[in-house]
Amino acid sequence: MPRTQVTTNNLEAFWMPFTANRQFKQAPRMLVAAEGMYYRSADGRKILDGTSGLWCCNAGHGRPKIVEAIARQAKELDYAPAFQMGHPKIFELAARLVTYMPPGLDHVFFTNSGSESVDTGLKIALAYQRAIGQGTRYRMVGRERGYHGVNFGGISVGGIGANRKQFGAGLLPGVMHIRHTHDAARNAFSRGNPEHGGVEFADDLERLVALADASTIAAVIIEPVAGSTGVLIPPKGYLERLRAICDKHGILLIFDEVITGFGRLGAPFAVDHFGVTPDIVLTAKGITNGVIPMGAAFVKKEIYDAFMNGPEHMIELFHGYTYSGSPVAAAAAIGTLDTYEEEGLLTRASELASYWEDAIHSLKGLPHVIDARNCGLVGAIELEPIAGQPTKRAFTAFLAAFEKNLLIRTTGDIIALSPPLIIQKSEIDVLFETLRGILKTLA
Ligand code: PXG
Repeated sequence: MPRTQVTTNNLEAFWMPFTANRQFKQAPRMLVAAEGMYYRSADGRKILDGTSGLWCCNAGHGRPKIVEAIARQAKELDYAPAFQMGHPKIFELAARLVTYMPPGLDHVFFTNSGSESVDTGLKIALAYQRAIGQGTRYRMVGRERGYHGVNFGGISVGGIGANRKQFGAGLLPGVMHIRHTHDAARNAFSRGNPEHGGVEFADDLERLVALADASTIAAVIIEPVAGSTGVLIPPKGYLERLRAICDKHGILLIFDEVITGFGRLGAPFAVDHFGVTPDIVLTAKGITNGVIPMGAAFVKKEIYDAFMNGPEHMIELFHGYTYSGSPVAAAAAIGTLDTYEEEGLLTRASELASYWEDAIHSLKGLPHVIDARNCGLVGAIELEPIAGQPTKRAFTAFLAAFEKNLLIRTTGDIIALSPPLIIQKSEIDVLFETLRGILKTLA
């Protein structure tokens, strides 16, 4: 007999992540099943998924190829040691994944999450600079309003004050931040990439170079489109300019594509969508459709090659996780890629992008709506905060949406939307009609 009967009424033991625990436990919002575009709530309602879970279930839910691949793999080979041993599926997956990257970005290191991909990317950047005789380059440059997960490297380069301030001095030394790219005064209600500020915002990196000297800077890490802080789309010319400045100063450029990867913008990766190639690309989430934890850091050949010297029996990179490229995650990722490919999902957002854009911008003029932005199948609606009560208006909209069978995300007073890439136009209509109804009545 179990010592305590655990029921869904016993909510105390679980300390929930990034959640208002006390508020949640008073009025829990439980999801109990999912299929296609919909969740099912504990009270039996069908909830339209406007967020792909947490920006990860790009092919929607309950996809048979993924479920079957996981079950088969767990039976055949449940786990294989990740260090000094291998198994066929992970080599197959790596070889297949690099074909999505621009030529030269042709090696991949596996992790279990976006946060681990970020720390992996930062560590590889540092170790690479050292390996090529640039050991004075110890600084990382992040960006204000950047989100790079929650590990120490990630919060250090991250640009969200609230995610850093509880952790005091435990951040990486020497990190600097360039300014974020959001310019509501000039760019509000931009459709796609905003017109203004691309070169100017990227040139902020020159300011840091002048201050700290390029010889101390190892890498710059940015999200091509900032997701968590409210879908901030890069102004025209921004990424190209950043690439040029990094090249000029020998600084590695890292794209954190944990959200933008795997079709979100309408191309397989932001790298393709924007036509700018960084030195390292970080991914997670959509790599397994969110079903099994996995992440991956892609690196350029020159970076990999810089480690491949010294005695052959020696480990080249002192980094890795017990579950780096585990068999079940590899199988899930292969099932995911099969699903994406068979259904053309990695480019489907480009077909829906203009419909989506019109739908988002149709909310302009509703009460409290001060901005709307979009790119591929991602978008944000920014609300005027209630004076003295920031975040409350958007959170009220989130609760109202859930009541009305729609799952959205909010960050600050911004509603963020990123539905599965299988969404139909009729479901886009329902999503925005629901939101319109809520925004019309929101205090
Ligand atoms: N980088 C980026 C760009 C992310 O968006 C991470 C790293 C960290 O990934 P993991 O797998 O360690 O969580 C993320 C995660 C939200 C939200 O609603 C966003 C994320 C996670 C949870 C919620 O904005 N992004």
